[in-house]
Amino acid sequence: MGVCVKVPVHFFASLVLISSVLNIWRGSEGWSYHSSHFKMDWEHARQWCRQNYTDMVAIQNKEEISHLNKFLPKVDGYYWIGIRKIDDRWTWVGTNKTLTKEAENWADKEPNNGGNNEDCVEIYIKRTQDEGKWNDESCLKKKTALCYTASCKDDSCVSGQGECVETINSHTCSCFKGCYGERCEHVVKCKPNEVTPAGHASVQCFHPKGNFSYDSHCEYSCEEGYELKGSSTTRCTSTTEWSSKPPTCQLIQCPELIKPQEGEMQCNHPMGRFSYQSTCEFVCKEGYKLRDNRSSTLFCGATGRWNDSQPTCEIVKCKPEDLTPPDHATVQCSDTTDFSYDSQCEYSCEEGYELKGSSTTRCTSTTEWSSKPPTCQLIQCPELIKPQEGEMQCNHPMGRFSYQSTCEFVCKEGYKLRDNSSSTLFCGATGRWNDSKPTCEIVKCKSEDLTPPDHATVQCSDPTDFSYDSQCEYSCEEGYELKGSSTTRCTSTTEWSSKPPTCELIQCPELIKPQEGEMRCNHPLGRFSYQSTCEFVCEEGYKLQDNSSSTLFCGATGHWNDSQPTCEIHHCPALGSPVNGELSCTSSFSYGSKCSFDCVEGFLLQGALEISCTKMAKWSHEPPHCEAVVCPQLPEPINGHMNCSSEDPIFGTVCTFSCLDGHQLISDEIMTCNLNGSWSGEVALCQAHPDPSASLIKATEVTLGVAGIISSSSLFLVYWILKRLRSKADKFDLNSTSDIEDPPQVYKSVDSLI
Ligand SMILES: *[C@@H]1O[C@H](CO)[C@@H](O)[C@H](O)[C@H]1NC(C)=O
Ligand SMILES: *[C@@H]1O[C@H](CO)[C@@H](O)[C@H](O)[C@H]1NC(C)=O
Ligand SMILES: *[C@@H]1O[C@H](CO)[C@@H](O)[C@H](O)[C@H]1NC(C)=O
Ligand SMILES: *[C@@H]1O[C@H](CO)[C@@H](O)[C@H](O)[C@H]1NC(C)=O
Ligand SMILES: *[C@@H]1O[C@H](CO)[C@@H](O)[C@H](O)[C@H]1NC(C)=O
Ligand SMILES: *[C@@H]1O[C@H](CO)[C@@H](O)[C@H](O)[C@H]1NC(C)=O
Ligand SMILES: *[C@@H]1O[C@H](CO)[C@@H](O)[C@H](O)[C@H]1NC(C)=O
Ligand SMILES: *[C@@H]1O[C@H](CO)[C@@H](O)[C@H](O)[C@H]1NC(C)=O
Ligand SMILES: *[C@@H]1O[C@H](CO)[C@@H](O)[C@H](O)[C@H]1NC(C)=O
Ligand SMILES: *[C@@H]1O[C@H](CO)[C@@H](O)[C@H](O)[C@H]1NC(C)=O
Ligand SMILES: CC(=O)N[C@H]1CO[C@H](CO)[C@@H](O)[C@@H]1O
Repeated sequence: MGVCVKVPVHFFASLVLISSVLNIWRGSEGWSYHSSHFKMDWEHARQWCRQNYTDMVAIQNKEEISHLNKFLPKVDGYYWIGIRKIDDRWTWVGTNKTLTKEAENWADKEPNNGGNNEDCVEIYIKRTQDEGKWNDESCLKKKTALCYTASCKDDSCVSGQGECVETINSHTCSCFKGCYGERCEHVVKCKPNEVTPAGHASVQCFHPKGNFSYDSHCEYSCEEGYELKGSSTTRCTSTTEWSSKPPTCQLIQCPELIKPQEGEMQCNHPMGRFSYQSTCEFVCKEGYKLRDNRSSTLFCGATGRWNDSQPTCEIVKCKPEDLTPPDHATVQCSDTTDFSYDSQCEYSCEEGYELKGSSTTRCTSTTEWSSKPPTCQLIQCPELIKPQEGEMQCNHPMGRFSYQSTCEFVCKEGYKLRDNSSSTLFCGATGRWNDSKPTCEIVKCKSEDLTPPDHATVQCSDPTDFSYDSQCEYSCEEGYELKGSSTTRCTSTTEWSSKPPTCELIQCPELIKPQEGEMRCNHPLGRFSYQSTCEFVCEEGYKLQDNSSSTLFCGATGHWNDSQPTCEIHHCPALGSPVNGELSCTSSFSYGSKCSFDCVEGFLLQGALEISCTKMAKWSHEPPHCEAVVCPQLPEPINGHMNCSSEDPIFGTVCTFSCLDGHQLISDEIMTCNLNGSWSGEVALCQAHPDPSASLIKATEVTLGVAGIISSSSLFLVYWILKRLRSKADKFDLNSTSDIEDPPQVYKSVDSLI
């Protein structure tokens, strides 16, 4: 490797250009051209050149062309040069470089590849036309080879500081930059003191071609935290000047930070304001936090950048999903998009639900809501119970005795809801029934509808409340009669079952004056009404019928206390026929009637023959009686028997006598009691008798004979009885009139008698 910098000239062919810039030193032994004396194809021509010289001619410039054109003879078919088409590209075979556009020197209308495979190039030398220009030709054509010999040797130039350049018939040393001299043996120097480093900097130099010589280069570097201003490297140029001035080291600055809007910033600048190693700490105020979880401390690094971007404070947000409202609730927030710090949300329950818990919640600085979501509980109304005297029917659309429950109350017959309370209760959203709990109270009827009519009083079974089913009973004063219903009952309609009755003065049947008397009435209350009294008086000889009272009183029953009196004629006590007698009266024992008496045969009338009925209803005399005609008691005969038809020896008694066996009756066998009270015949005597049986049969016949006598002599008997009655009338004792029950019979018997 050489000392000087190798100039980046790559193409041998472009040495022409280079030589016009650089110094060219011509050697004594320059580049020389040679041509063959015979023709050959291009391959052989190249081979020939390389074996006997350096290579086929390739160098190209106008000087060279004109030089070749000047000294080479014109030959038939011209000369091959070292350009060939390889892979369809015209290539310098010596350097294997492609022909550049600038270096082309084609003849007019060439290359035309006229005969196909014209892949090789000839140069027209001394051609009348296109002199020195190129033409493509088939490589198999035979032409004169044009070769060259180089003049440069290995030590022609100082290695690494210059290159040997062939020139026509000579060579020069083309010095690399920073080198100079005929063989490029010298190197340019720069001043070392011009690379001294400034503060916080250091420098390191490299010297490829000698201390502080051409191409020495130095690298500056700053201490950590400092920034190099200017060029960090400098190089010793060929003009002996350093390519750049020494740089400076500046303290690294980070962009100035600012206090966040909703927070504070606290910085520490150990080296310089917002410079390397400055740290700034950010604190957000309550409810704010650093955006995107940024670090609260920023550090200004050696790169001049903060290790994080400028923090800003953003408001803390709470999670909306933690707000999830419970069933039957809605939530409304003051900040519905961000739910940020200090924003409030308010829960509200659906109508009929009660909020349990906190109704509001607030987003706190910890991103948590201040309180948990509340719950909504169905509003409960107090439980209702069936009224004592009624029924309750409830409907609970949402829950038992809860919001919107309705209960209907029905009181049983005779009861009504107290205080007109509604029959239906509704559980409202306030948890209260829209009315107080109904109770059934007994229906009451109005006491004023009971007002008793005149002369009446009313008595009730419930005199204080007059409640359902209680009864009232009307009663009229004595002497008044109740018309209508005496009882009334309080019905469930609050009406009494019946209207009050009326009390009507009791009427007794109208009385009339008796036919045979007078009537005098007194009506203290009303005509023939209760308490009316009527007095009856009969004419002489008349009396009130059947010992009825002379005064009649109209009682409370509407009846007179006795029947309508009539005056009836005085009746003397009824008279019956006297025992064993007959009675004969002019009328039925009434006032003025006369009665006469008769006794039957065998009896004698004792007392008045005739009596009359007086106005005092008394008989003028005691009625007479009939006394039987009695004969003296007969003694039984000794040694005989007496057999009488009756025990008492009354008129008509027949006594028969018989004597014991062996005795004979001496006198009449039969004795009969006569009307004048004496016995017919003689008193019997029994004498001893020899044949008793004949006398008994005789006695029986005698008795039968007496009975026949009685019937035939009846007329005589009546006369006798009457005679006896008259004589003994005073002795009759009439102690009973009732004895005679059937006077007409008496008349009959009298008629039959007369
Ligand atoms: C010439 O160059 C071509 C491509 O640039 C390459 O393929 C070829 O091998 C080279 N020939 C020689 C002899 O260097
Ligand atoms: C460069 O300098 C050093 C010391 O200053 C010296 O020893 C060395 O010989 C020098 N090299 C050249 C090539 O001048
Ligand atoms: C911020 O930090 C919190 C807790 O450290 C984490 O849960 C959250 O996901 C972070 N947010 C972002 C945007 O990085
Ligand atoms: C930046 O530097 C500070 C201080 O060294 C450190 O606390 C913070 O975590 C850093 N931030 C990042 C994003 O590296
Ligand atoms: C009950 O209702 C009746 C008729 O609607 C009314 O006359 C009476 O004053 C009410 N009573 C009460 C206690 O409200
Ligand atoms: C209570 O509500 C029921 C049902 O809606 C209604 O019939 C009744 O009249 C209400 N009562 C009152 C006092 O408002
Ligand atoms: C008449 O009055 C008397 C005495 O008061 C009584 O014994 C008799 O039965 C009464 N007669 C009639 C028919 O009422
Ligand atoms: C009827 O009443 C009157 C007057 O009070 C009285 O004198 C009379 O005796 C009464 N008659 C009867 C049968 O009670
Ligand atoms: C009395 O006479 C009756 C009838 O003539 C007769 O039947 C009866 O036996 C007689 N009595 C005696 C004691 O003779
Ligand atoms: C009684 O009457 C009877 C006949 O009838 C008669 O013979 C007799 O002499 C009378 N006696 C007296 C004392 O008159
Ligand atoms: C004049 C001369 O020396 N020519 C020679 C060039 O090289 C060939 C071989 O390729 C020889 O045959 C010639 O004699």
